[in-house]
Amino acid sequence: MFDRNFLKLYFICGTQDCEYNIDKTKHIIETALKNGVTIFQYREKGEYSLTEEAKENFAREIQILCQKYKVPFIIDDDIDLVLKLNADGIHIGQKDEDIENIRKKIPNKIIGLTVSNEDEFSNSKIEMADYLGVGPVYNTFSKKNPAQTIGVSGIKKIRNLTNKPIVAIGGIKKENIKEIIKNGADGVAVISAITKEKNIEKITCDLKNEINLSNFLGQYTF
Ligand code: TZP
Ligand code: MG
Repeated sequence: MFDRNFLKLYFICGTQDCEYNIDKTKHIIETALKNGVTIFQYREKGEYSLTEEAKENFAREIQILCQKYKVPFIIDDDIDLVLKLNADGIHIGQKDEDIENIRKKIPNKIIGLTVSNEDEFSNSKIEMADYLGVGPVYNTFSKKNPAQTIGVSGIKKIRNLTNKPIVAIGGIKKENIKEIIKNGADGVAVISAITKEKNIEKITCDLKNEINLSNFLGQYTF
């Protein structure tokens, strides 16, 4: 069962976020999992990223780590891989396969949907999603052609429309977390806030402390 607490500290990563170095990527992901991220999304995206068998093999390795640390394993926009690996869920954007089709394929898994603004919210089948990814809140360098930034007021606007679990995304750093949560997000999704730090253990613990989630660790049961 999906629990909104999973969204508290949502880590997204693929090899493109770690200089295309597979060992480095795996090490960063394992360190973050060990130190308290609450959900993980494998997002392998871009020109030089892994594809096909290499992507599948690496995804399996990361899935095993997620199981070891009892953290839900989500895959970005690849329903075939979700089905093949029996992953815990998928995250899709506005331009990906229709959420209704996805829901038919994975009735009992987690589905996250990106919603960048009120228009996208009203044009989406929100009821089909378990949670919404809302952003980019701030400027991001981890995504090509990001939508317009929405600031914390953008989070508040979506929160005023729905009680759905919301994870804020886009350029989020430790210093922004309190304000984002105050404006209605259940948690924060980050890439570079973790991957660009030298000390992954310390930054993960620092982020966790900002969200007060020491009482929510490793509660996912498979
Ligand atoms: N979707 C909206 S912003 C973003 C994605 C995948 C990238 C977030 O990365 P960062 O480094 O936390 O800004
Ligand atoms: Mg997508």
